[in-house]
Amino acid sequence: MTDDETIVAIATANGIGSISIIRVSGKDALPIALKLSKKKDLQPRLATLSSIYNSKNEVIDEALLIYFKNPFSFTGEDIVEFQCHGGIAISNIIMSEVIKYGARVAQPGEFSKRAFINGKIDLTKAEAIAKIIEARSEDAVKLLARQLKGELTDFVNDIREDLLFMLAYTEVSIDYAEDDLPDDIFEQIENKLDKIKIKLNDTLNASKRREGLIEGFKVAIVGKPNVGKSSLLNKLLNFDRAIISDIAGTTRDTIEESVKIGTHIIKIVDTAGIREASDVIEQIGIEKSIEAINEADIVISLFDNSKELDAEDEKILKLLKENDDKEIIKVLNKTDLESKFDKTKLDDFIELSTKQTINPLVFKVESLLDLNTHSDDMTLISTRQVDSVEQTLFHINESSMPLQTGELEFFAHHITEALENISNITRPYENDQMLDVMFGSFCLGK
Ligand SMILES: Nc1nc2c(ncn2[C@@H]2O[C@H](COP(=O)(O)OP(=O)(O)OP(=O)(O)O)[C@@H](O)[C@H]2O)c(=O)[nH]1
Ligand SMILES: [Mg+2]
Repeated sequence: MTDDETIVAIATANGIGSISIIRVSGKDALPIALKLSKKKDLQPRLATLSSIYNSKNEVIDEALLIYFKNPFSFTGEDIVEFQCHGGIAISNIIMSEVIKYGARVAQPGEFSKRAFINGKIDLTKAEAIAKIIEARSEDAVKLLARQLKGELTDFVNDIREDLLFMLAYTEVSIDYAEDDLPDDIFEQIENKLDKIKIKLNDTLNASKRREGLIEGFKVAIVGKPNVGKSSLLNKLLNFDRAIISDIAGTTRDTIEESVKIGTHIIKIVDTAGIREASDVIEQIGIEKSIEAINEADIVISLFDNSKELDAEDEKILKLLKENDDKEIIKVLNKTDLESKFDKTKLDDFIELSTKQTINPLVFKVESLLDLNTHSDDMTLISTRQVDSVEQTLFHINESSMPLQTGELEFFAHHITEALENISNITRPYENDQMLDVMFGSFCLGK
């Protein structure tokens, strides 16, 4: 397969809608469109209404045709878009006619890959496009739109410029007498390096905090049996999803559902009550509860106001201490009943009754999610980007010792590595395989 082949794909979702868009990109896009429409020419960027004919000269639909002349198109090649009547059959017929005239079906992500190869978009933009299509919440869309606008590209370019400056001065001092250089040049370099380190560390931390933003943050509800975990889940969902009963050990398996809190879509997990298991199945359920804590961004830990704090509660508190890297919200439930619980063991907690209102908890969860979401810090959106930033930071850290001891060749080596790694975020050096993997994860027609 060569890149001078003309490709075609249905760009709209596979289903019935008012219109479907079939996109053709490559050098034959215009000749193919002219054959299908029997037009002599198409004016770039002008929507032209035309009958569409198949190769047997039969009219198959009426469609709007838009021609984007290269390089002013998404891929940088000639593109023709057919906006035909929505429907699976008609879009497929037009696509197969396009193929009869010499185009081939595009691979997933191939339009974006061509856009990248032709310099129309960099990798940060390509990744943002792929993710914005799948984004499920307003916050995720906003975050991805920032990357689409080029925020990460600018961030990378600033760091690249600084590193190039250091490299240039280092090469000069290796090759020539130091007399011509400013006296404080190494001080300047150290200052710049310190600033870059802070920027990269802040970015990694912000990205970690917001990891769940695109996929949905995970919130686990845990506690010993019968404290009201499933009652809380049902109340959050506003319908009776889980079975509730006063028999301890009612929930045997984890239950996962999506729910909207404020502007956030979260995955909420109800778990089996944690205690000494009475059978093998319960034991498996409890192990899954502990796994849910490990995977959660926020853990809601429930306690029963109407019972005395016991060894099972103590065990939960110990488990929470072992997971203090997470956001933990302790909730004392059943406040409609007489209190027997020793509240001094909980320090910070929210009191409520799932029989009444859970609003105080909802507000708390929302404010934690807001805190993790609404920030001006640069956020990375893929493990590929995170790996590159970590590698850049590693080499910058490694460069400080040789800079201090005056081993400038070593210093230059690490700065070159850092430069290569940070550049990989937007435009990697030769790495076809990586590109195939990345664009292969796109949806068809993009
Ligand atoms: N009075 C009162 N009862 C409640 C409250 N919340 C839950 N309950 C009751 O407590 C019992 C246990 O509730 P569940 O939601 O099934 O408890 P759970 O934590 O999911 O229990 P397991 O699934 O067994 O681990 C049920 O009888 C609920 O009706 C509350 O705020 N007040
Ligand atoms: Mg339950």
